Amino acid sequence: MQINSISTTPYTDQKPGTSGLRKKVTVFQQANYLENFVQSIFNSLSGFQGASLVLGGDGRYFNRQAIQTIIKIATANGFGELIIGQGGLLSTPAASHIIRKNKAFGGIILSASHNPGGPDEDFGIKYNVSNGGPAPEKFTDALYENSTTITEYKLAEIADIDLDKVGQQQVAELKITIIDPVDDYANLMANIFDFDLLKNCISSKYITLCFDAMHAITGPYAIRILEDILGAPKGTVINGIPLEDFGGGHPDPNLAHAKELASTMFGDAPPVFGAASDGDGDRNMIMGANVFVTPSDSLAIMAANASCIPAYAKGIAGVARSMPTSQAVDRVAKKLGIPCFETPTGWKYFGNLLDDGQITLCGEESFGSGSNHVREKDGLWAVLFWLNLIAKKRQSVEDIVIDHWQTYGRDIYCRHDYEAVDMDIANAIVDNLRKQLPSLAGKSFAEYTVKYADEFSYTDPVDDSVSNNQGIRIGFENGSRIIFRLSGTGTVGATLRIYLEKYEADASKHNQDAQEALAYLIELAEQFCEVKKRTGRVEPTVIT
Ligand code: VG1
Ligand code: CO
Repeated sequence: MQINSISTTPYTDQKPGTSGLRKKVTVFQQANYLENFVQSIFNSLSGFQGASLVLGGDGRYFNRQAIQTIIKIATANGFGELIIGQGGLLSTPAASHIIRKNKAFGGIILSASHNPGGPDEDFGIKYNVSNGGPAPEKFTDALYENSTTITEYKLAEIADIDLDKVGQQQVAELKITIIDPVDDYANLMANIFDFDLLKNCISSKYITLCFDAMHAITGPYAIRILEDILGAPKGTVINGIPLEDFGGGHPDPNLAHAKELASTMFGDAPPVFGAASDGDGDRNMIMGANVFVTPSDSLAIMAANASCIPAYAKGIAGVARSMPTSQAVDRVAKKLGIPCFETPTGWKYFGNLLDDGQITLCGEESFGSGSNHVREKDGLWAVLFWLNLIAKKRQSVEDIVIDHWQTYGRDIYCRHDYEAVDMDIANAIVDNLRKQLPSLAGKSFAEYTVKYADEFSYTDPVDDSVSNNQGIRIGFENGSRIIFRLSGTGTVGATLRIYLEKYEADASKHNQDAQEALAYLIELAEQFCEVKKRTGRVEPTVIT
């Protein structure tokens, strides 16, 4: 096999964000752009000669082309085997499982997750390590350093690989294994949940359901598991065919973007259960008839009821949540007498805790939850968890949520996103917030007295690595919080996220609308950050 060294010059914008490198497709299509980044990944690794690499993506526009390029670079760099999802498809959680199951050296996942896809939309790439999880910060820092000094990349002169035929192909010294993207993942789910119970509840119509795959990667996974294996009627999975542009939609499972599902669940005669997932299959939105479960509550409810699920029947070791996620799960951990960790935003920070056995479940407010079964958040896993809970507890989604609030109180929560804000304005907003922090402690605003105002920094309990500047938090004596952070996944300007949270112990007030209950905190947040004043906007781009 002929291996060519191609000279190149660095691009300066290849710093991975919260979840890998995300840019417009047109940016990735520039000469040597993808090649530089992939070679920089390999330049940051050692010891992979002859090892296997997992490869797959969410099927968005540019997926197949990128895979062919990556195959040639990985081959030239000396990998011995490439394990690729058929059609170049793998959901993020399935890729994580396949890396672990095959004891692969690592994996490259092609996805921009919940960002829109298509020729003028977004593409993304991230590297996962041998535990199946996103590479830690020290790797992404090294990768970025390498990408700023790269002078050449290696490319094997081989023909394009047929990605559609399952089986093994030998290309010179390289073994290429094309796998069914769903098989292994479906088996994993069958080992975690009580599939017999679910089949009974679905065939007897005790559970009726609707799953919105949003024309993204979970279509084939959900059709296989929910319809083929568990016996839900055909059509249970809507928008089930993955499309390169997600049908023009925004594959982000929330009430704003999963409109079809939301109108079904809030319409006449809704099914018992409804859910949606995102572009790459790692997020989930959980709904019941006429109810929406906030991701923060969902995590807390899962933790409180984990013993209902076969894989967690013996109990859970601990839990973790990202810093902006509500404190609902903390209350559950306290009651269970297990540790609860607060990590920066992004799944990579859960990896060490999961590997070390300190936690079993973890989650983020951004519609992500997962467990030690893989090292990524997992949308369908969360869906099956809830189905198993409904089946086992014989309660509706609404009753499960109300029971939970009655026991623990309710952490009323919402997030306001201001998208595509001018970068300079966004940076000035953060600088201005930073300046106010020292003077805020002890100050009172109506019944809210500031307990602490700081910038979150995290020390990993397993390897002592420190991550600074992970969001600005203002905590009040009554447990309420306002948090500000800039997104690390956007591709246009900056996105300011404002997270608002207030604890309500009084059950008679649990029914409140979140925006109303949080109105004063929303006002305070504007007073602190002045996003409306500085940008001229009148409302957030998205409220979740
Ligand atoms: C967002 C979410 C974060 C999540 C990340 C990746 O990051 O807030 O919780 O881990 O997306 O999710 P940011 O930096 O934009 O706030 V996904 O579904 O892209 O893998
Ligand atoms: Co995602």
